[in-house]
Order: sequence, then structure tokens, then C-alpha cells
Amino acid sequence: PDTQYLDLLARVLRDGEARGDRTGVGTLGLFGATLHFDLTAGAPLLTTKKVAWKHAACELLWFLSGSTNIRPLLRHGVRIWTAWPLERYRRQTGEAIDQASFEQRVIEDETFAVRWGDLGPVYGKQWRDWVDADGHHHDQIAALIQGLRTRPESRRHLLSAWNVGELDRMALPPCHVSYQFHVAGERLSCLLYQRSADVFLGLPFNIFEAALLTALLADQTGLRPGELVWTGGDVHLYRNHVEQARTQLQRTPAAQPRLCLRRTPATIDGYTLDDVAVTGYDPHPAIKAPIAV
Ligand code: THF
Repeated sequence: PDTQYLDLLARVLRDGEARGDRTGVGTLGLFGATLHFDLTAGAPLLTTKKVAWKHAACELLWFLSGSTNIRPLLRHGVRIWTAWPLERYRRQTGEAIDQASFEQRVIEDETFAVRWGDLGPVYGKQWRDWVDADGHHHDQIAALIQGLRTRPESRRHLLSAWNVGELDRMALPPCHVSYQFHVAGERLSCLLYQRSADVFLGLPFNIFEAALLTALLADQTGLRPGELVWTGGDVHLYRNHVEQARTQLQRTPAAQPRLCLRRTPATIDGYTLDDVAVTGYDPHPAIKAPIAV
């Protein structure tokens, strides 16, 4: 998996167009890229830098739980979504609180968490409880599993987070916009369309999580993971990640790890972090990089 990723990273560095962006950091970017990962060969988890795969798995299970509040993530020590609520808190209260104190308050004070820890109707809400114009509630994940079981040949196995009428209430409009699944024989494949990809920080997480989602759905439907096709729209490297990217590009990939599930619960809601296992993961050291908000 590293080779495909590193090729893309190198291409962004070489051909990427310098652009300004919403965050003010500046990026090198290109438009349109596709990567293919053979899930039968193992987990698409990078070895050229250590990826916090447990944090990524935690985020995916959090999406599946339907939550849109950072509190459950923080309880697991996952801080990847704190930046957005923290910025809003500082802006609206004028208080110069540091990240750790803000996170502590979200963890300890439920009222505070409800008021300040929510991201609006982001992934979890749209995946599990999309409300339509008639007030009907749609659980896309339940429908997806039902569809995979009863009509595997369908071309409509879709999961979408792009709820147009609710975009302005989201802390951030969805980056991984849609997932399409495809059954061929006993194999379940996934095509993820991502409108915007932070190649250095977000993409390694996004790829692993799509593979995990595919593994969970396959586990629930008696199938086995096949292929992951990833397509990015605006694929960019933040200016302040360029040195880190060069460091990573000099590294030699190690053996590909494997992803397995320790247990098959009765429903998709039964998985916990302990059920997700990655074996044979012996990566190069982590490479730190700041997140653009
Ligand atoms: N915004 C931006 N600018 N980039 C993103 O990747 C991104 N996301 C999510 C929403 N907005 C985004 C948030 N996902 C990390 C990883 C994923 C994120 C945000 C941050 C991160 O900092 N990773 C570090 C540390 C991980 C850890 O230890 O928990 C890393 O080194 O991988 C893309 O979906």
C-alpha cells in the first residue's frame, strides 16, 4: 500500500500547483487521483510512517455509533477532531483556553460537552439517522447491510454523507463524501470518493478506515474483503507538511500488516475497539505534522 501512496505523495510534490486555501496555510494540490488497494493482500496501512491505526479504528466505530460529539473520542484519547470545537469555543467565548484543558472539560462535564463538543450533523448523523424532508429517518448502514444480504448484485450499495440541506450546520462538510460497495462472488469491494484529501495527515487514516468499514460489512454479510478503490478530488499537501513528506519518501516500505476481526457480533453495532486486530505491523517511526483547521 505504501508504494501507491508514496507515488501519489511524490506526484503532489512534483506536479502540485501552489494554491491558497480556506485555512490560510497554503497547499500544493492536484485534481483527481485514484488508488487501488488489494484487500486480500493485507491491510492498507502505511509502514513508511507509524499510523495510529487504533485511533483511526476508534474514529470509524464512532461514525458507526452515530455520534457527532467529540466526547467519546476523547474518552479513548483520540484528539483528531478537537481543533474544530476548540476554535469555535475560543471564538464565541473569547476565552484563551488551551487544548488540553478544553478536552478535560469535555470529558468531565457532560453539559459542557453537549454545548461545546458537538460537530453538527456530520458523518455519524448522516450514516445512521439521515432525516428527509418528510421527517423520515434513514439508517444508511442498516439499509446497506440489508441490501448486501438480499440483493448482492445491486448497483445501489451506497453510503453518502453529503446531505445538502444540512451542510451549513456541519463543523466541516464531509471530506469522504460517499462509499459504494460491490459484490463479486464472495468478495466485497469498496469505492470511496473523497472530495478533499489532506495527503499527509488525513489520507492514511481515511484509507485504513475504508478498509475497516469494508471488513466490518463483509463480516456482517458473510463476504470477504476484495478491493478498495480510492478516488480523490482535490488532493493536496499542506505547505507545512512538505519536509515531513520528503522524509517519508526516503523510507523503504516494510512487510504489509494484516487486519482481522476477533469476533463477529450479532449486528454491526456490536463491535468494539478490542475486536479490531492488526498483526505484523512493524512501521518506521511516526512523523509529526500540524493539522490545518
Ligand atoms: N482537516 C484537515 N486539514 N486534514 C484532515 O486530514 C482532516 N480530516 C478530518 C477532518 N478534517 C480534516 C480529521 N481527521 C489527524 C488525523 C486525522 C484527522 C485529523 C488529524 C492527525 O493529526 N493525525 C496524526 C496524529 C494521530 C494520532 O495520534 O491520533 C498523525 O500523525 O497521523 C480527514 O478526515
